[in-house]
Amino acid sequence: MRPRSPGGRAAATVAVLLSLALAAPAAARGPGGGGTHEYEVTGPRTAAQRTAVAATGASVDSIHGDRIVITAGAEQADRVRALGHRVVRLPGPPDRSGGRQPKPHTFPAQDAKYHTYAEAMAEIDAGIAAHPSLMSKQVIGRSHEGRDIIAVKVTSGVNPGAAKPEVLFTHHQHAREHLTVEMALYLLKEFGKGYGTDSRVTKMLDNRVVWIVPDVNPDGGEFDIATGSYRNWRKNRQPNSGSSNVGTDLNRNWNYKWACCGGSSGSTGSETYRGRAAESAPEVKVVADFVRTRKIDGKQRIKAAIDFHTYSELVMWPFGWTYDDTAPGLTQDDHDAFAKVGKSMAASNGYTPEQSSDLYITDGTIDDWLWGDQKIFAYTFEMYPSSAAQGGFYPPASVIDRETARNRDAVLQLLENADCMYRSIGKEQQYCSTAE
Ligand code: 0X9
Ligand code: ZN
Repeated sequence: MRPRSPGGRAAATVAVLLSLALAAPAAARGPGGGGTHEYEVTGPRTAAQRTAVAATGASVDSIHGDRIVITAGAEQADRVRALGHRVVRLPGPPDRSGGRQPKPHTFPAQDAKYHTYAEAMAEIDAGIAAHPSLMSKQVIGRSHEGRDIIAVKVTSGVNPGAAKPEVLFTHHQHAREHLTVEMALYLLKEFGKGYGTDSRVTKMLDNRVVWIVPDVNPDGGEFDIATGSYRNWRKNRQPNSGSSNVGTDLNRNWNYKWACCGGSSGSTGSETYRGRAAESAPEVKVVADFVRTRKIDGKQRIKAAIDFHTYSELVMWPFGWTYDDTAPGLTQDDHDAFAKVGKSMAASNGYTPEQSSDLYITDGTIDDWLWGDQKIFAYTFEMYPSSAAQGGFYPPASVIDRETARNRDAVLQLLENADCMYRSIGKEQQYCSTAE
Protein backbone atom coordinates (compact mmCIF):
# COMPACT_ATOMS: atom_id res chain seq x y z
CA MET A 1 0.00 0.00 0.00
CA ARG A 2 1.15 3.50 -0.80
CA PRO A 3 1.81 5.54 2.40
CA ARG A 4 -0.56 8.43 2.90
CA SER A 5 0.75 11.70 1.52
CA PRO A 6 1.27 14.24 4.26
CA GLY A 7 0.58 17.43 2.27
CA GLY A 8 -1.76 18.59 -0.44
CA ARG A 9 1.03 19.09 -2.95
CA ALA A 10 2.35 15.60 -2.49
CA ALA A 11 -1.17 14.29 -2.82
CA ALA A 12 -1.58 16.21 -6.06
CA THR A 13 1.68 14.73 -7.37
CA VAL A 14 0.47 11.28 -6.47
CA ALA A 15 -2.81 11.96 -8.24
CA VAL A 16 -0.99 13.09 -11.40
CA LEU A 17 1.30 10.06 -11.35
CA LEU A 18 -1.66 7.78 -10.78
CA SER A 19 -3.63 9.27 -13.64
CA LEU A 20 -0.60 8.94 -15.90
CA ALA A 21 -0.26 5.30 -14.92
CA LEU A 22 -3.95 4.69 -15.58
CA ALA A 23 -3.73 6.46 -18.91
CA ALA A 24 -0.90 4.22 -20.15
CA PRO A 25 -3.08 2.40 -22.62
CA ALA A 26 -1.24 -0.57 -24.02
CA ALA A 27 1.20 -1.13 -21.25
CA ALA A 28 -1.42 -2.88 -19.15
CA ARG A 29 0.23 -1.42 -16.10
CA GLY A 30 -1.87 -0.84 -13.04
CA PRO A 31 -2.27 -3.55 -10.44
CA GLY A 32 -0.49 -6.66 -11.56
CA GLY A 33 -0.41 -5.44 -15.16
CA GLY A 34 3.14 -6.52 -15.72
CA GLY A 35 3.62 -4.38 -18.82
CA THR A 36 2.71 -6.68 -21.69
CA HIS A 37 2.46 -5.69 -25.35
CA GLU A 38 1.57 -7.24 -28.65
CA TYR A 39 4.50 -8.08 -30.92
CA GLU A 40 4.71 -9.35 -34.46
CA VAL A 41 7.10 -12.28 -34.68
CA THR A 42 8.48 -13.29 -38.06
CA GLY A 43 10.10 -16.69 -38.42
CA PRO A 44 8.15 -19.53 -36.83
CA ARG A 45 6.48 -21.58 -39.56
CA THR A 46 5.76 -24.96 -37.94
CA ALA A 47 3.57 -25.90 -34.99
CA ALA A 48 6.70 -27.01 -33.12
CA GLN A 49 8.34 -23.61 -33.70
CA ARG A 50 5.18 -21.83 -32.53
CA THR A 51 5.05 -24.08 -29.46
CA ALA A 52 8.63 -22.98 -28.69
CA VAL A 53 7.52 -19.34 -28.91
CA ALA A 54 4.53 -20.04 -26.65
CA ALA A 55 6.87 -21.81 -24.22
CA THR A 56 8.46 -18.44 -23.40
CA GLY A 57 5.17 -17.69 -21.65
CA ALA A 58 3.76 -15.47 -24.41
CA SER A 59 0.22 -15.93 -25.64
CA VAL A 60 -0.03 -16.58 -29.36
CA ASP A 61 -2.81 -14.32 -30.62
CA SER A 62 -2.83 -14.96 -34.36
CA ILE A 63 -0.92 -16.80 -37.06
CA HIS A 64 -0.36 -15.88 -40.70
CA GLY A 65 2.18 -18.14 -42.34
CA ASP A 66 5.53 -17.43 -40.71
CA ARG A 67 4.26 -14.25 -39.07
CA ILE A 68 2.55 -14.54 -35.72
CA VAL A 69 1.30 -12.01 -33.22
CA ILE A 70 1.98 -12.61 -29.54
CA THR A 71 1.28 -10.83 -26.27
CA ALA A 72 4.36 -10.83 -24.08
CA GLY A 73 6.41 -8.98 -21.53
CA ALA A 74 9.69 -7.41 -22.65
CA GLU A 75 11.71 -10.30 -21.20
CA GLN A 76 9.64 -12.90 -23.02
CA ALA A 77 10.00 -10.91 -26.23
CA ASP A 78 13.77 -11.08 -25.76
CA ARG A 79 13.54 -14.84 -25.35
CA VAL A 80 11.57 -15.07 -28.59
CA ARG A 81 14.33 -13.01 -30.29
CA ALA A 82 16.87 -15.42 -28.85
CA LEU A 83 15.07 -18.21 -30.71
CA GLY A 84 16.22 -16.45 -33.88
CA HIS A 85 13.01 -14.67 -34.82
CA ARG A 86 12.41 -11.05 -35.77
CA VAL A 87 10.28 -9.39 -33.10
CA VAL A 88 8.62 -6.01 -33.64
CA ARG A 89 6.42 -4.27 -31.10
CA LEU A 90 2.94 -3.41 -32.35
CA PRO A 91 0.89 -0.39 -31.36
CA GLY A 92 -1.26 -0.80 -28.24
CA PRO A 93 -5.03 -1.24 -28.18
CA PRO A 94 -6.86 1.28 -30.37
CA ASP A 95 -8.06 4.62 -29.06
CA ARG A 96 -11.85 4.50 -29.38
CA SER A 97 -12.47 7.48 -27.14
CA GLY A 98 -13.60 9.66 -30.04
CA GLY A 99 -11.67 12.43 -28.37
CA ARG A 100 -13.75 12.18 -25.23
CA GLN A 101 -12.42 11.77 -21.68
CA PRO A 102 -12.38 8.04 -20.83
CA LYS A 103 -15.16 7.10 -18.42
CA PRO A 104 -14.05 4.47 -15.90
CA HIS A 105 -15.78 1.08 -16.05
CA THR A 106 -17.34 1.66 -19.44
CA PHE A 107 -16.30 0.86 -22.97
CA PRO A 108 -14.67 3.73 -24.86
CA ALA A 109 -17.29 6.06 -26.39
CA GLN A 110 -17.05 4.66 -29.91
CA ASP A 111 -17.43 1.09 -28.58
CA ALA A 112 -20.39 1.85 -26.32
CA LYS A 113 -22.45 -0.84 -28.05
CA TYR A 114 -20.36 -3.48 -26.31
CA HIS A 115 -21.89 -4.59 -23.03
CA THR A 116 -20.22 -4.18 -19.67
CA TYR A 117 -20.85 -7.00 -17.20
CA ALA A 118 -23.75 -5.09 -15.60
CA GLU A 119 -25.25 -4.23 -18.98
CA ALA A 120 -24.99 -7.83 -20.17
CA MET A 121 -26.65 -9.12 -16.99
CA ALA A 122 -29.44 -6.55 -17.33
CA GLU A 123 -30.06 -7.48 -20.97
CA ILE A 124 -30.17 -11.16 -20.08
CA ASP A 125 -32.62 -10.51 -17.24
CA ALA A 126 -34.83 -8.54 -19.63
CA GLY A 127 -34.68 -11.37 -22.20
CA ILE A 128 -35.69 -13.91 -19.58
CA ALA A 129 -38.51 -11.66 -18.39
CA ALA A 130 -39.76 -11.47 -22.00
CA HIS A 131 -39.56 -15.26 -22.51
CA PRO A 132 -40.10 -16.79 -19.07
CA SER A 133 -41.29 -20.15 -20.36
CA LEU A 134 -38.29 -20.49 -22.66
CA MET A 135 -35.35 -19.21 -20.59
CA SER A 136 -34.21 -19.27 -17.02
CA LYS A 137 -31.08 -18.25 -15.18
CA GLN A 138 -29.01 -20.01 -12.58
CA VAL A 139 -26.19 -18.48 -10.60
CA ILE A 140 -23.70 -21.33 -10.80
CA GLY A 141 -21.08 -19.63 -8.63
CA ARG A 142 -18.96 -16.55 -8.15
CA SER A 143 -15.77 -15.12 -9.59
CA HIS A 144 -12.73 -14.32 -7.46
CA GLU A 145 -14.02 -10.77 -6.91
CA GLY A 146 -17.50 -12.07 -6.14
CA ARG A 147 -19.39 -11.45 -9.36
CA ASP A 148 -22.14 -13.91 -10.28
CA ILE A 149 -21.24 -16.46 -12.92
CA ILE A 150 -24.52 -17.43 -14.51
CA ALA A 151 -25.80 -20.13 -16.82
CA VAL A 152 -28.90 -19.42 -18.88
CA LYS A 153 -30.99 -22.45 -19.72
CA VAL A 154 -32.95 -22.26 -22.97
CA THR A 155 -35.47 -24.93 -23.92
CA SER A 156 -39.17 -25.07 -24.67
CA GLY A 157 -41.85 -26.69 -22.57
CA VAL A 158 -42.43 -29.23 -25.35
CA ASN A 159 -41.30 -32.80 -24.54
CA PRO A 160 -41.03 -32.05 -20.83
CA GLY A 161 -40.29 -35.60 -19.71
CA ALA A 162 -37.60 -36.28 -22.31
CA ALA A 163 -33.92 -36.26 -21.44
CA LYS A 164 -33.19 -33.77 -24.18
CA PRO A 165 -29.57 -33.74 -25.37
CA GLU A 166 -27.85 -30.64 -23.99
CA VAL A 167 -25.42 -28.24 -25.63
CA LEU A 168 -23.14 -25.82 -23.78
CA PHE A 169 -21.87 -22.45 -24.97
CA THR A 170 -19.17 -20.75 -22.90
CA HIS A 171 -17.92 -17.22 -23.47
CA HIS A 172 -15.22 -14.81 -22.36
CA GLN A 173 -12.60 -16.97 -20.64
CA HIS A 174 -10.15 -14.32 -21.81
CA ALA A 175 -10.83 -10.82 -20.53
CA ARG A 176 -10.04 -8.81 -23.67
CA GLU A 177 -12.21 -11.03 -25.92
CA HIS A 178 -15.32 -8.91 -25.43
CA LEU A 179 -16.93 -9.89 -28.73
CA THR A 180 -17.64 -13.31 -27.22
CA VAL A 181 -20.06 -11.83 -24.67
CA GLU A 182 -21.88 -10.19 -27.58
CA MET A 183 -22.04 -13.65 -29.15
CA ALA A 184 -23.85 -14.97 -26.05
CA LEU A 185 -26.29 -12.04 -26.11
CA TYR A 186 -26.88 -12.61 -29.82
CA LEU A 187 -27.70 -16.29 -29.27
CA LEU A 188 -30.15 -15.50 -26.49
CA LYS A 189 -31.83 -12.90 -28.69
CA GLU A 190 -32.06 -15.31 -31.61
CA PHE A 191 -33.52 -18.09 -29.50
CA GLY A 192 -36.05 -15.72 -27.93
CA LYS A 193 -37.07 -14.30 -31.28
CA GLY A 194 -36.90 -17.56 -33.25
CA TYR A 195 -38.91 -19.85 -31.04
CA GLY A 196 -42.31 -20.22 -32.67
CA THR A 197 -41.32 -18.16 -35.71
CA ASP A 198 -38.26 -19.97 -37.12
CA SER A 199 -38.76 -23.68 -37.72
CA ARG A 200 -35.12 -24.63 -37.18
CA VAL A 201 -34.86 -22.79 -33.88
CA THR A 202 -38.24 -24.08 -32.75
CA LYS A 203 -37.33 -27.68 -33.51
CA MET A 204 -34.06 -27.35 -31.65
CA LEU A 205 -35.53 -25.78 -28.54
CA ASP A 206 -38.23 -28.48 -28.50
CA ASN A 207 -35.57 -31.18 -28.64
CA ARG A 208 -32.46 -29.77 -26.95
CA VAL A 209 -31.49 -27.98 -23.80
CA VAL A 210 -29.13 -25.07 -24.46
CA TRP A 211 -26.88 -23.78 -21.68
CA ILE A 212 -25.21 -20.43 -22.19
CA VAL A 213 -22.53 -19.24 -19.78
CA PRO A 214 -22.16 -15.70 -21.13
CA ASP A 215 -19.27 -14.53 -18.99
CA VAL A 216 -16.76 -16.97 -17.49
CA ASN A 217 -14.30 -14.19 -16.58
CA PRO A 218 -16.28 -11.16 -15.44
CA ASP A 219 -13.47 -9.78 -13.24
CA GLY A 220 -10.97 -9.80 -16.08
CA GLY A 221 -13.46 -8.24 -18.47
CA GLU A 222 -14.25 -5.41 -16.09
CA PHE A 223 -10.56 -4.87 -15.34
CA ASP A 224 -9.87 -4.59 -19.06
CA ILE A 225 -12.19 -1.57 -19.34
CA ALA A 226 -11.80 -0.17 -15.81
CA THR A 227 -9.80 2.90 -16.87
CA GLY A 228 -12.16 3.62 -19.74
CA SER A 229 -9.45 2.57 -22.24
CA TYR A 230 -8.44 -0.97 -23.08
CA ARG A 231 -5.70 -2.72 -21.12
CA ASN A 232 -5.18 -5.80 -23.30
CA TRP A 233 -5.83 -8.02 -20.26
CA ARG A 234 -6.23 -11.78 -20.70
CA LYS A 235 -6.30 -13.60 -17.36
CA ASN A 236 -8.61 -13.52 -14.37
CA ARG A 237 -7.90 -11.20 -11.41
CA GLN A 238 -6.87 -13.68 -8.78
CA PRO A 239 -3.75 -12.70 -6.85
CA ASN A 240 -0.79 -15.10 -6.76
CA SER A 241 0.76 -15.62 -3.36
CA GLY A 242 4.34 -14.50 -3.09
CA SER A 243 4.12 -12.46 -6.29
CA SER A 244 2.79 -9.10 -7.39
CA ASN A 245 1.68 -10.65 -10.68
CA VAL A 246 -2.05 -11.04 -10.88
CA GLY A 247 -4.11 -13.62 -12.67
CA THR A 248 -4.41 -17.12 -14.01
CA ASP A 249 -5.06 -17.96 -17.66
CA LEU A 250 -8.40 -19.72 -17.28
CA ASN A 251 -7.86 -21.62 -20.51
CA ARG A 252 -4.81 -23.36 -19.05
CA ASN A 253 -6.40 -24.25 -15.70
CA TRP A 254 -8.77 -27.13 -16.60
CA ASN A 255 -8.23 -30.49 -15.02
CA TYR A 256 -7.20 -32.68 -17.92
CA LYS A 257 -3.53 -33.17 -18.70
CA TRP A 258 -3.01 -29.96 -16.72
CA ALA A 259 0.61 -28.78 -17.06
CA CYS A 260 1.42 -31.93 -18.98
CA CYS A 261 3.14 -30.86 -22.11
CA GLY A 262 4.73 -27.46 -22.25
CA GLY A 263 1.49 -25.85 -23.40
CA SER A 264 1.16 -23.48 -20.45
CA SER A 265 3.43 -21.60 -18.07
CA GLY A 266 4.34 -22.07 -14.41
CA SER A 267 5.38 -18.40 -14.08
CA THR A 268 2.84 -16.05 -12.56
CA GLY A 269 3.99 -13.25 -14.85
CA SER A 270 3.15 -15.20 -17.98
CA GLU A 271 0.07 -14.57 -20.11
CA THR A 272 -0.53 -18.32 -20.02
CA TYR A 273 0.05 -18.90 -16.30
CA ARG A 274 -1.73 -22.15 -15.54
CA GLY A 275 -2.44 -21.54 -11.85
CA ARG A 276 -1.00 -23.42 -8.86
CA ALA A 277 -3.23 -26.43 -9.49
CA ALA A 278 -5.94 -27.49 -11.91
CA GLU A 279 -9.21 -25.69 -11.10
CA SER A 280 -7.37 -23.30 -8.77
CA ALA A 281 -9.16 -20.46 -10.53
CA PRO A 282 -12.62 -20.15 -8.97
CA GLU A 283 -14.18 -19.36 -12.34
CA VAL A 284 -12.91 -22.64 -13.82
CA LYS A 285 -14.06 -24.60 -10.77
CA VAL A 286 -17.53 -23.03 -11.00
CA VAL A 287 -18.01 -23.99 -14.66
CA ALA A 288 -16.44 -27.45 -14.21
CA ASP A 289 -18.68 -28.14 -11.20
CA PHE A 290 -21.68 -27.05 -13.25
CA VAL A 291 -20.74 -29.40 -16.09
CA ARG A 292 -20.31 -32.25 -13.58
CA THR A 293 -23.84 -31.64 -12.26
CA ARG A 294 -25.15 -32.40 -15.75
CA LYS A 295 -23.92 -35.97 -15.36
CA ILE A 296 -27.13 -37.67 -14.29
CA ASP A 297 -27.29 -41.40 -13.50
CA GLY A 298 -23.73 -41.69 -14.72
CA LYS A 299 -24.54 -40.13 -18.11
CA GLN A 300 -23.36 -36.73 -19.21
CA ARG A 301 -26.38 -34.92 -20.64
CA ILE A 302 -24.25 -32.28 -22.35
CA LYS A 303 -23.24 -33.75 -25.68
CA ALA A 304 -21.56 -30.88 -27.47
CA ALA A 305 -20.09 -27.48 -26.73
CA ILE A 306 -18.51 -24.38 -28.18
CA ASP A 307 -16.12 -22.19 -26.21
CA PHE A 308 -16.02 -18.77 -27.86
CA HIS A 309 -12.78 -16.79 -28.15
CA THR A 310 -11.30 -14.13 -30.40
CA TYR A 311 -9.46 -13.74 -32.69
CA SER A 312 -8.30 -15.56 -35.89
CA GLU A 313 -11.53 -16.98 -37.39
CA LEU A 314 -10.92 -20.62 -36.52
CA VAL A 315 -13.01 -23.68 -35.68
CA MET A 316 -10.86 -25.97 -33.54
CA TRP A 317 -11.25 -29.36 -31.94
CA PRO A 318 -9.20 -31.41 -29.43
CA PHE A 319 -6.69 -32.35 -28.51
CA GLY A 320 -4.44 -29.39 -27.85
CA TRP A 321 -1.98 -31.30 -25.67
CA THR A 322 -0.68 -33.57 -28.45
CA TYR A 323 0.06 -33.15 -32.13
CA ASP A 324 -1.42 -36.59 -32.79
CA ASP A 325 -4.87 -36.81 -34.38
CA THR A 326 -5.82 -39.71 -32.15
CA ALA A 327 -4.74 -40.46 -28.58
CA PRO A 328 -5.94 -42.46 -25.60
CA GLY A 329 -9.54 -41.34 -25.21
CA LEU A 330 -9.80 -39.98 -28.77
CA THR A 331 -10.38 -42.70 -31.36
CA GLN A 332 -10.27 -42.37 -35.11
CA ASP A 333 -14.08 -42.29 -35.21
CA ASP A 334 -14.15 -39.58 -32.52
CA HIS A 335 -11.62 -37.58 -34.51
CA ASP A 336 -13.53 -38.09 -37.75
CA ALA A 337 -16.82 -36.92 -36.22
CA PHE A 338 -15.09 -33.89 -34.66
CA ALA A 339 -13.48 -33.03 -38.00
CA LYS A 340 -16.59 -33.65 -40.09
CA VAL A 341 -18.89 -31.43 -38.04
CA GLY A 342 -16.07 -28.92 -37.45
CA LYS A 343 -15.41 -28.56 -41.17
CA SER A 344 -19.10 -28.25 -41.93
CA MET A 345 -19.49 -25.46 -39.33
CA ALA A 346 -16.41 -23.76 -40.76
CA ALA A 347 -17.84 -23.97 -44.27
CA SER A 348 -20.81 -21.99 -43.05
CA ASN A 349 -19.01 -19.23 -41.12
CA GLY A 350 -15.95 -19.03 -43.33
CA TYR A 351 -13.50 -19.81 -40.53
CA THR A 352 -10.56 -22.20 -40.90
CA PRO A 353 -11.14 -25.67 -39.41
CA GLU A 354 -8.27 -27.50 -37.69
CA GLN A 355 -7.21 -29.53 -34.70
CA SER A 356 -6.11 -27.03 -32.06
CA SER A 357 -2.57 -28.42 -31.81
CA ASP A 358 -2.06 -27.57 -35.48
CA LEU A 359 -1.53 -24.07 -34.10
CA TYR A 360 0.71 -24.90 -31.14
CA ILE A 361 0.54 -27.12 -28.07
CA THR A 362 -1.78 -26.09 -25.26
CA ASP A 363 -2.56 -27.95 -22.05
CA GLY A 364 -5.30 -27.45 -19.49
CA THR A 365 -7.76 -26.00 -22.02
CA ILE A 366 -11.51 -26.30 -21.66
CA ASP A 367 -12.05 -28.30 -24.85
CA ASP A 368 -9.48 -30.92 -23.88
CA TRP A 369 -11.18 -31.25 -20.49
CA LEU A 370 -14.71 -31.34 -21.87
CA TRP A 371 -13.75 -34.12 -24.27
CA GLY A 372 -11.04 -35.94 -22.31
CA ASP A 373 -12.88 -35.96 -18.99
CA GLN A 374 -16.55 -35.62 -19.91
CA LYS A 375 -16.75 -36.94 -23.49
CA ILE A 376 -18.46 -33.78 -24.68
CA PHE A 377 -17.79 -32.89 -28.32
CA ALA A 378 -16.21 -29.54 -27.55
CA TYR A 379 -15.05 -26.99 -30.09
CA THR A 380 -13.20 -23.72 -29.71
CA PHE A 381 -14.27 -20.90 -32.03
CA GLU A 382 -11.91 -18.00 -32.53
CA MET A 383 -14.16 -15.24 -33.83
CA TYR A 384 -13.50 -12.16 -35.96
CA PRO A 385 -11.14 -10.71 -37.01
CA SER A 386 -8.52 -12.77 -38.74
CA SER A 387 -5.69 -10.33 -38.12
CA ALA A 388 -4.32 -7.71 -35.75
CA ALA A 389 -4.65 -5.13 -38.53
CA GLN A 390 -8.44 -5.54 -38.43
CA GLY A 391 -8.55 -4.65 -34.76
CA GLY A 392 -7.30 -7.86 -33.16
CA PHE A 393 -8.94 -8.24 -29.77
CA TYR A 394 -10.68 -4.90 -30.19
CA PRO A 395 -12.76 -4.89 -33.37
CA PRO A 396 -15.01 -1.84 -33.64
CA ALA A 397 -18.57 -2.10 -32.33
CA SER A 398 -19.85 -1.67 -35.88
CA VAL A 399 -18.98 -5.33 -36.61
CA ILE A 400 -20.86 -6.86 -33.66
CA ASP A 401 -24.11 -7.61 -35.49
CA ARG A 402 -22.46 -9.05 -38.58
CA GLU A 403 -19.84 -11.10 -36.75
CA THR A 404 -22.22 -12.65 -34.23
CA ALA A 405 -24.86 -13.47 -36.88
CA ARG A 406 -22.07 -15.07 -38.88
CA ASN A 407 -22.11 -17.98 -36.41
CA ARG A 408 -25.88 -18.54 -36.43
CA ASP A 409 -25.85 -21.43 -38.84
CA ALA A 410 -22.80 -23.08 -37.26
CA VAL A 411 -24.46 -23.00 -33.85
CA LEU A 412 -27.65 -24.51 -35.25
CA GLN A 413 -25.62 -27.18 -37.02
CA LEU A 414 -24.01 -28.19 -33.74
CA LEU A 415 -27.41 -28.33 -32.05
CA GLU A 416 -28.75 -30.50 -34.86
CA ASN A 417 -25.81 -32.89 -34.66
CA ALA A 418 -25.64 -33.00 -30.88
CA ASP A 419 -27.91 -36.00 -30.32
CA CYS A 420 -25.50 -38.20 -32.27
CA MET A 421 -22.29 -36.64 -33.51
CA TYR A 422 -21.34 -39.96 -35.16
CA ARG A 423 -24.26 -39.64 -37.58
CA SER A 424 -22.07 -37.17 -39.45
CA ILE A 425 -19.69 -40.01 -40.36
CA GLY A 426 -22.43 -42.54 -41.10
CA LYS A 427 -22.00 -44.44 -37.82
CA GLU A 428 -25.23 -43.61 -36.03
CA GLN A 429 -26.21 -47.26 -35.78
CA GLN A 430 -22.90 -48.25 -34.20
CA TYR A 431 -22.74 -45.47 -31.62
CA CYS A 432 -26.23 -44.11 -31.04
CA SER A 433 -28.72 -46.92 -31.58
CA THR A 434 -29.89 -47.25 -27.97
CA ALA A 435 -32.43 -44.61 -27.10
CA GLU A 436 -30.94 -42.13 -24.66
O1 0X9 B 1 -4.61 -19.70 -26.28
C1 0X9 B 1 -5.81 -19.93 -26.20
O2 0X9 B 1 -6.37 -20.26 -25.16
C2 0X9 B 1 -6.67 -19.76 -27.46
N1 0X9 B 1 -6.28 -18.62 -28.20
S1 0X9 B 1 -6.61 -17.11 -27.64
O3 0X9 B 1 -6.02 -16.14 -28.56
N2 0X9 B 1 -8.17 -16.89 -27.66
O4 0X9 B 1 -6.12 -17.03 -26.33
C3 0X9 B 1 -6.42 -20.94 -28.36
C4 0X9 B 1 -6.60 -22.26 -27.76
C5 0X9 B 1 -6.27 -23.31 -28.75
N3 0X9 B 1 -6.17 -24.56 -28.14
C6 0X9 B 1 -7.26 -25.27 -27.76
N4 0X9 B 1 -8.44 -24.82 -27.99
N5 0X9 B 1 -7.07 -26.41 -27.16
ZN1 ZN C 1 -9.13 -16.60 -25.88
